[in-house]
Amino acid sequence: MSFGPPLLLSSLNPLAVAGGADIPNAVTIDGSTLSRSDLLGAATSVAERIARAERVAVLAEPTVTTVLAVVGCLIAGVTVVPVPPDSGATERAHILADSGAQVWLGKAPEGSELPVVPVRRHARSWHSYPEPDPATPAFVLYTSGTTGLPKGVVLGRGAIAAGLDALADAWAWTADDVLVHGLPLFHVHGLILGVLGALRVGSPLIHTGKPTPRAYAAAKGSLYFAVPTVWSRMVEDPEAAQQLTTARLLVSGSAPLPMPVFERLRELTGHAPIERYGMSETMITLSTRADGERRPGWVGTPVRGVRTRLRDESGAPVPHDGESIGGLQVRGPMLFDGYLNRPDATAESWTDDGWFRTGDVAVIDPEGFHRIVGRESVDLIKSGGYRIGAGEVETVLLGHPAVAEVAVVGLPDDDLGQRVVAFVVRRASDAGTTERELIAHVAEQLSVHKRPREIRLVDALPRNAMGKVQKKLLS
Ligand code: MCA
Ligand code: AMP
Repeated sequence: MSFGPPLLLSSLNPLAVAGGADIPNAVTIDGSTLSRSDLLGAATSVAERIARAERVAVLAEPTVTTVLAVVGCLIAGVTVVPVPPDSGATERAHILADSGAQVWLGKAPEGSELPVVPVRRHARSWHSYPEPDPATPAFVLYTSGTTGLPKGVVLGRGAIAAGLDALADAWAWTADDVLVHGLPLFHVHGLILGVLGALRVGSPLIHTGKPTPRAYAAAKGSLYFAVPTVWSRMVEDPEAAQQLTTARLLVSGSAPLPMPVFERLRELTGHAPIERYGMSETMITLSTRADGERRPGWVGTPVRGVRTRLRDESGAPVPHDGESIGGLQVRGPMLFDGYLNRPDATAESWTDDGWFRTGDVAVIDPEGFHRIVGRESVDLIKSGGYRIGAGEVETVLLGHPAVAEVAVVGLPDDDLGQRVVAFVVRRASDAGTTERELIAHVAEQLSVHKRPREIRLVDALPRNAMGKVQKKLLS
């Protein structure tokens, strides 16, 4: 397998720094700006402090500390476990125990027992580390499945390098771009594409803290990344949207971009957005191209190195005729290595002949354009671009003494794509636990975006003759 140039050397481009071609505004985040040489010096000093660790946890707030911690680990060849800063007790304990993270690098959440290694923004080291093997895991990213607690997706350095280079090719992304986004730094989208992509390509990054239309408009970049919820809020603020006219490329992903939002964005900014599709497990495998057709509702063609196919439930091929629907399977150099500690789940997600089952249902037209139709399971919800497992939320709600039965579903939502709704049957003995208390209970245990937006108290859940809840009847 070919991995392209190494992740670190070309991502931090030390030769350019040494040659005097520093980038004064390589990363702007949390109101602070780091030049490329600041970043390299401070991150190398982080590397010196953690070089003997194997896996470290980083509380992934959108700050300079997070960026230095992650880059320091990449320099040293240490695996990073990004932890959502708002993750509740159960989720965080699971991530730490499952990943075996040895320390917190940067900042620790209150009450954590792991030791903390500080990140010093003004420390500098110019020690030179050899490029680690491309097969070394760079990240363990936790992502929800249909049931149980999140699984750790192990992403290797070589996969990340290949994935980023394929996007630079598809989007004609160069050092002349200024990337703007305000996405969380614990997922592929915000962290790997949004921070490491900018560093690898050499385009300055402006992270806006939160992805609000006003902040995006004020940043005046050339390349914008956002999830559909952000684009949908953008078109509700035409004055902000019109500021993006001077941009080069607006990119949408992580969830389906509604066609009216695509069209309105084109009217307001003059740009038809680029749509791309991916997963934590695969990085980005499909995209429309900077120099190609952009078709509302379609996510484009395979990026460099990717192949795709459709299969029906029996594993038989489904024709690529633009109409027939099948399970989407992918292969390519940017795919993950497997789920940490979960050989069962890893084996299940691959076919015998080496294709990854995405769990998404798609059509492919004769020109190779892809449209994502939906997910195979109703138990994976996408809300605001976050992937949320219904089973994980149900388990936490069932742990509340007031709850006898529960079914969690994603209902259509104009702003979020889907919103998390829990149908709850309270115990007969319960003396009036409120919806608000149940929502707060979930927020204490899991990341806050997993909180149900709504709790509907019902007398019974619809079940079939086998006693299985019929979620399709819940609306
Ligand atoms: C939210 N709030 C609530 C509840 N939910 N309050 C009470 N009960 C609830 N159930 C509060 C929030 O805390 C917030 O409060 C306010 O309501 C607004 O919340 P929300 O509508 O969620 O807006 P938001 O907080 O602005 O979030 C929208 C968002 C966010 C910014 C679009 O969802 C987001 O950052 N999404 C990005 C997800 C992402 O990056 N996914 C990538 C994974 P307050 O205002 O006080 O804070 S996918 C991936 O990586 C692959 C590879 C790919 O394809 O990209
Ligand atoms: P995550 O692992 O959080 O990145 O979620 C991956 C899932 O997000 C995919 O399996 C899809 O269901 C969904 N997804 C990502 N990008 C798109 C897109 N452009 N259109 C439709 N669904 C998408």
